[in-house]
Amino acid sequence: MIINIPAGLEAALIDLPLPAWKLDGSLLAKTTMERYRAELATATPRFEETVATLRHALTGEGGGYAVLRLGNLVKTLGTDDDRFLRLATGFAAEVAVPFSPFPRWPLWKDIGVKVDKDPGKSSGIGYNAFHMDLVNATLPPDFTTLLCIRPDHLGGGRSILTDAHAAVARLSEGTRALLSEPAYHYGTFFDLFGVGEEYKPFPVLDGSAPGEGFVRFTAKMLTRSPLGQAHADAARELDRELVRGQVSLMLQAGDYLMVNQRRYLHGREALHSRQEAVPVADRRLLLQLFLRAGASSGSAT
Ligand SMILES: O=C(O)CCC(=O)C(=O)O
Ligand SMILES: [Fe+2]
Repeated sequence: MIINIPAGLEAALIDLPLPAWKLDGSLLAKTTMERYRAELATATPRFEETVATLRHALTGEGGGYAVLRLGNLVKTLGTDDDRFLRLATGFAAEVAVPFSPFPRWPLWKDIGVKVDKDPGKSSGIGYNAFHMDLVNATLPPDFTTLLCIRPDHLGGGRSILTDAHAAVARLSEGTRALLSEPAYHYGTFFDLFGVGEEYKPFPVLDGSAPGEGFVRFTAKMLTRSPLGQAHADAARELDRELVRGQVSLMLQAGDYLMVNQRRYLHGREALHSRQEAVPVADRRLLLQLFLRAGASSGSAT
């Protein structure tokens, strides 16, 4: 769902001087959460209504992702300082608690374009297949969010999204049984905060009621992790259903994509070829932020 910011709210946000955020360990500090909320809710018309729409798109019936259009804000505020990022952080904090699982990195993680990197991974130039972020952690982030600073101006890199539970519901009983076995593994795990322990091997389906819980899946394990034949086949069937149900959208500058990882999986189509010819400063740039749903986050999941 696409959410536009009402014009009056946009104008008020542009003039709102939010202070720099503080961290408490890996979490956005409670004092920052409260300060941002107070500033945003009192200084800006229709803020509450906009975040209610946002929360509903992410956690309400049939929901699972949203794109908040902040294009006019980034155009007006620029990205030379943190003013735009503070506003985006303020919106994120209305959904759940922003945190950084990577202790040495800033709260927002750059996803740029690296032509020599594994093309299928974050900041590579290829197809980034359906996955959930931090799939091999016992407690993956409840939400993953991607703020577009610059799209691929050659026109590639559409975002792809798919309803994971809808795909699971289309599988046979036998396939679901295989996916419920702890037979899957992917990637490495070290030096991570706030996402539990390494989960290895993990089941794709965790025994929650249909439509509930994480669908702990990454299509990257199909090519990168040695899996047993039957389990690999089951994962491949799920992947086919995920692709069958996919939607794609092109993020524009200032678009803020939020994904409820308990409902939707995400990925990215390949960037346009010839990225080498694009100066680094003009290449696609997303900023990633993870959110943890707390008891009082307003999340219904
Ligand atoms: O490049 C994108 O659009 C998505 C990147 C992604 O999903 C990730 O880095 O986890
Ligand atoms: Fe991702």
